[in-house]
Amino acid sequence: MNLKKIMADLEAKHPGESEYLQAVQEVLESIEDVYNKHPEFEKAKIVERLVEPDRIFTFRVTWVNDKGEVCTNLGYRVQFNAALGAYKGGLRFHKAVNVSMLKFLGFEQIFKNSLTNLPLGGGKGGSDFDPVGKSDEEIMRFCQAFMYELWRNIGPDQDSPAGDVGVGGREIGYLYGAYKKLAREHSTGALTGKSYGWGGSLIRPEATGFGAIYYVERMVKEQKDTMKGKKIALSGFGNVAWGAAIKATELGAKVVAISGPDGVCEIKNGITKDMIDYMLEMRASNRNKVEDMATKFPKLAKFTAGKKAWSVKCDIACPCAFQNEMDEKDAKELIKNGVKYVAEVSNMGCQPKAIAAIQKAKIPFAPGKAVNAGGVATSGLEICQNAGHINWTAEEVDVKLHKIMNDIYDMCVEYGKQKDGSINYVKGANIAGFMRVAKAMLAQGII
Ligand code: 2IT
Repeated sequence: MNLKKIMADLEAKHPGESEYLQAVQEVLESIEDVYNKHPEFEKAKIVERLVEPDRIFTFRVTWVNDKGEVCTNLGYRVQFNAALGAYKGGLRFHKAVNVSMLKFLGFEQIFKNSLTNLPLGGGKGGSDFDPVGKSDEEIMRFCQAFMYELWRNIGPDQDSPAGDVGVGGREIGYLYGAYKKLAREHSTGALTGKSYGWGGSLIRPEATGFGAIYYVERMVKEQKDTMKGKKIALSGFGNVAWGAAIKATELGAKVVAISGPDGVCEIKNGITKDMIDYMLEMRASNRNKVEDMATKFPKLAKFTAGKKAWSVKCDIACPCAFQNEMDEKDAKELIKNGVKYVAEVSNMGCQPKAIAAIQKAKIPFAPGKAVNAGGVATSGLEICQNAGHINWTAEEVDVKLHKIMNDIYDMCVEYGKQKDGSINYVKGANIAGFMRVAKAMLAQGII
């Protein structure tokens, strides 16, 4: 593989798609050595094929707001790679959504889904619709208008979207209702993250956060250390941070920070159950303000405007919000404050220079595509239950999720073990995820 040439060609072909190019660069750098040991990959031009999505749908979404005004947004679905199964990946509703963002997310999703060892291809979609400040009715009308276009291109054996930033259980409900009406069939596996009772899986809401903490627990154990009493800083306060806060607290760690676009809440004595429950209300309010936690619990949480979670002293840092949310300066501040582990829970949550600084300081660092794979893995388990017309208990799902996360961790160690005995989790995740996809592409011929 000629990495420089591949990247130069991609930059020329897709100018300005910075997140997508960043994600591709990171994966290709990691797999280069292994790839070059497989001339059959080079012959079949696996990398050149893998970096381009199979197809991208772009569509207009027109809806009416509460004032009766006609609004138009853009909708997208990137069907990236189906070597391992039907396309699978979330929908993101956020004002900054564009093709570059969804291509980066779709590209990451291929390897993440591969790591779960389930039959899931990679895809992603969403819209530049901004849920902040929208009413429930506006959200419903937008979801319906989005589905007018998307419904033909999804289905349990074709492409199965789920939630992501700005899309949770409520949105999936409205999307599924519209899908069912248009498709005239109850194909529950066409969307995951549904509510329990009409096709949803228990533990799916918690799964990304639970899975992340299961992975972090293994990283901690690897160093002969314990989760007990560890201070954890989480960024964001959405579904992912919520699940992580529950599991971290259950394992005896203390969540000492959550954050939002407006600033950070420091929680000196660790987050309480009432505060964790309140995170759900904060998300449902569509206000997008973490300050609301300090207003509700003034004795327990201290809000500082304009600061990130990484300004709070912690042992474990877990970005749970958005791509590139941790920069080099943040990483250096964490290192100075004695951070012992950094695990990305958001997709590509750390900038390359932040990762380099953390790795240089010999602090274990794990990438989002491994750490957050429990979410999509449990979506895969939801599809299994839908196909079999059955519901598993919370315990049954949790046991399977835990096993999948342990297997992912073991694969990252197997492929990421370095000569000096340290573990490069980034390399491990990228190589392990890539190998399964590459072998499937090879076996399926030049298509
Ligand atoms: O980034 C992700 O893996 C997700 N947003 C979940 C995708 C899914 O299909 O459950």
